[in-house]
This record gives sequence, C-alpha cells and structure tokens, in this order.
Amino acid sequence: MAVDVKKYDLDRENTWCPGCGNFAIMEVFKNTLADMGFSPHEVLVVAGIGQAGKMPQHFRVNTMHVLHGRLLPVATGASLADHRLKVIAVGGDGDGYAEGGNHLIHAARRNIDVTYLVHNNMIYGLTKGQASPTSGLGARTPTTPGGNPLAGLNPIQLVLGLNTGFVARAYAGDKKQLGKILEKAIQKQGFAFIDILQPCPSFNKINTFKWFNDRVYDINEEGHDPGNLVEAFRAAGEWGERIPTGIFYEEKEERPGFREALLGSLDRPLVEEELNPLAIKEIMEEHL
Ligand SMILES: Cc1ncc(C[n+]2csc(CCOP(=O)(O)OP(=O)(O)O)c2C)c(N)n1
Ligand code: SF4
Repeated sequence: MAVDVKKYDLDRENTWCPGCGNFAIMEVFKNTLADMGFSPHEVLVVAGIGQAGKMPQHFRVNTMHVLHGRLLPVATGASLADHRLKVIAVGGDGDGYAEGGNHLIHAARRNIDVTYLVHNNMIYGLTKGQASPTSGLGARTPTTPGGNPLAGLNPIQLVLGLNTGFVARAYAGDKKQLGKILEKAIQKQGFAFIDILQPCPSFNKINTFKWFNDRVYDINEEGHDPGNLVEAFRAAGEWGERIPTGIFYEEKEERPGFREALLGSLDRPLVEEELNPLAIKEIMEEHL
C-alpha cells in the first residue's frame, strides 16, 4: 500500500542550480518509493560524491555518503548485512564510470541486490564542468580546451556486457517514463542499472533539455522486446539524431544473487548474528 510521500520531507537547503535535471529525478525517486509502499526507514540510499550524490541529503531516508566512486562496495556490504533493507546506490557519471568503474564491473558480475542510478550529465558537475567518460567527442571543457579527443563511453552496452539482469536508460525530462522504469528496477531481485540522462544547465551547454527533447524516444513503445539481449546491444549502439531510452534488457528468470551465492538460504540477517570477539581473536592469532 502506498505511503504518504510527505514522510520523506526534510526541511534543508538545496544548493543545486535552478533548472538542474537532478530536481526531477529526486521528485520521481521519492514519489516512486512512496507509491511502492516503502517507508523511509526501509530504504538505504548509498551515495557517491558529486551533485548527484547529494540527492539523499535533501530528503528523509537512511543514507551513507561515501568516498568518490566507492558507493557500490558500500552498498554491497549493506545489502549483505541486512537484506531486509531496500538498498539503492546513487551517483554521477564521473563517480560511476571513471573513479568507480572497476566497482561497477564487479557489482554487476556478483549480481548484488542493489538498484543503481547514475545521473548522467556527461560532465563533472560538482567540480565545475570537466570532461567525464560520457562527454562527447569534441566537447570543450576546462580539461579538454581543444575539444574532447575521445568518444563518450556507452554505459548501456558496457553494462549489458556484464551479464546484468536489468538495464535501462531514462531521461530527467520524462518523469512518467522514469517512474515506470524505476519501479521495475526497484522490484528486481539482484543488480538493476539505470543510466539517467540529466541535463546540467550550468556546465553542459551542449546536452541541454532541448537537445535531448529533440532526440529521445522510447524503444519499448517502438516494439523493443526487453527479453532479447542481442537486440538490446544493437539498440544501445544508437546515439545521435535519435537517442533510445527505456528498458533495454530484463532477464526472464531471476538468478541467485551474491548473498545467496555466499551465504546460502540464510534467512536471518547478518546484522542480527552475535559477534564473538574471542573467536575473532583466535583467528587473528592463528594468522600472526
Ligand atoms: C578520490 C576523489 N577524486 C576526485 C574528487 C573530486 N571530485 C569530486 S566530485 C567529482 C566528479 C563529479 O562528477 P560526477 O560524478 O559526474 O557527478 P556530478 O557532480 O556531475 O553529479 C570529482 C572528480 C574527489 N572528491 N575524490
Ligand atoms: S552544476 Fe550542473 S549538475 Fe550540479 S547542480 Fe548545477 S546544474 Fe545541477
């Protein structure tokens, strides 16, 4: 049953720039959790460093704001320690695809039970506009004054290649679609990945709301079958005059997650296990 979204309210100053795509993502995020019946105490949002990572500071929810790029290892630990929590990781494209790229590979491979949202503004927002791994070829930024010599990384194809059970792209300018995708990702048992196109009006003057509005379309509305991995790869290769959004891939059958693979069918959360410091001492002495 839905809970009142006001439960998530927190009276705290928000320092995001007016017109930032993060506002729409945050609104949809809170509404979706409330509509799905989650109370704030049942959710943990692990956030990286960056403008995107500030999101859970702006509403009432359990949160951990961790080192740049290190949100997925912390989210892995939290979901192993207490599987009753709905663990959601939130960060930017710099956080997730540059500094944290290695962790993305292993979180996907392990099929950790975490929903991962990347606010992809194709730039480092918090540090004032340097190029990120998704900045486009030729983009002029303080770190690429002569134009970016590299083509942007394709996060959808990358994550599809990591045997991820749920892979989607949403857009901050389409709240309805974002809400639908988010709900499905949160329902998924195992690793669920959403790259969210998020205009940064202050530092990314190329990939604006208008730029995206002229290009985005919904692949599912155009008949894409999310059960078809080969077709998902093909669709994810498109980026230019038209930019596909929607659910690229959703596995048909759930696989065992990392917790099950590691701990078997342990119903009791690890946080409720009693710690025995003496046993730890014995193990440490054995290895000294
Ligand atoms: C280990 C480490 N390296 C670099 C930084 C500096 N830093 C802070 S945020 C950031 C990038 C932010 O870009 P992104 O992750 O895309 O998030 P956005 O601010 O655009 O939402 C960087 C490089 C840091 N805080 N820690
Ligand atoms: S710098 Fe960009 S990403 Fe950061 S708050 Fe401002 S508009 Fe948003």
